[in-house]
Amino acid sequence: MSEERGDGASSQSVAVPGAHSLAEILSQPQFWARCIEALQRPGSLDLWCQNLQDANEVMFIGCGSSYYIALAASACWRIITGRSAQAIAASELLLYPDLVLAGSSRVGAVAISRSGRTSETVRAAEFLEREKDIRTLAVTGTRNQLLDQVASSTLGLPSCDEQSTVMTRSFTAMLLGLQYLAARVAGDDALIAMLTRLPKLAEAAMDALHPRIREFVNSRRFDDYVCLGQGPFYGLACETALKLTEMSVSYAQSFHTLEFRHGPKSIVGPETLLFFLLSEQGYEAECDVVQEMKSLGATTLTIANRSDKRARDCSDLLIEFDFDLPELARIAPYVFAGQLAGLYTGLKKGLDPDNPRNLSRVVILDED
Ligand code: F1P
Repeated sequence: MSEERGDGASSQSVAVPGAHSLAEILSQPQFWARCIEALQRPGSLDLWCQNLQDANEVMFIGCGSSYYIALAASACWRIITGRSAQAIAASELLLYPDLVLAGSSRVGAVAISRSGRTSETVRAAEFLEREKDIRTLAVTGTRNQLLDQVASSTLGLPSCDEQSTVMTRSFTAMLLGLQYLAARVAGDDALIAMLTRLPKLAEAAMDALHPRIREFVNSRRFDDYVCLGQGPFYGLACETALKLTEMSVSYAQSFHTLEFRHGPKSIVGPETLLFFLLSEQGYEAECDVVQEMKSLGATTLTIANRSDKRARDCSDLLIEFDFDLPELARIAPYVFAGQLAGLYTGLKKGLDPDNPRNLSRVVILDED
């Protein structure tokens, strides 16, 4: 997005730092509605439901943010379908195939890539299809790329690539697509109906939390960040940390919530901002960690669907969605806070989150 300069200058337009990222972040709920509409078209998923229905183990593969989608999607897959699933960084499959391919009999694979061109992911899909005779589904944000040619089929999502280098809308769109696919494979029509309700509910949530995150970031300064989640929220915690690092060149780590006690908590102080992505299933145990870290002096940003006095008393900022949806139908909005915090922290530091330092849109290795 750019705007004409008001000083009567020529038609030279001035790019507004972070404008693409902000528009892409805010547009997620509307974009999800388009994705769900595309997935509801008759026949769009039949081939893949059949393939994955027969698999007793599904590997979700990706790099960077797309690996974090794999983490969240594999946790959802296990819970929704009751089948085994694992998230694999594409490089691990390439460098340690025997570690990853545990000899399961009927294996399916899902290769996730916004660009459809990331060398490691394309090579991993190629290896599975050609060396291991494992059918691979491509989940991409850009059609007709290398990955589409290598994989057996591509999930029919609308193109969700961003103008910004940083993945935001593509992250949640591809995650939602995989959750929808899991519900179809499991024949869980109730979950499908709930996923269909999410976009409208998330739009209201985004409108409410956007100004709160902007004000919170602009009124404080932090030295470092830690993002914590369990189950499907762990992958979202990893993505939250990556957004803070990519968009604001900040040092951010991610852990399973309860893991944080086992050593890493030694960094906690007032200049440490802890993001807690609280699950419903682990709420009490995770809330214990929020309480303990608050007592150690941390600043806490807590995201929950519903909370209680305990969480309210130990959260410096509490984002409460209050969605009337089952847990697995409402995980995507948990990354909104981290996306917006990364953006506004970057802007506050005088950076342009649309063009993050050292990053390219795609990591292409030699020989490609
Ligand atoms: C994956 C990725 C992004 C990262 C950067 C470089 O891309 O590693 O996660 O933020 O943009 O590419 P892709 O395989 O999803 O296209």
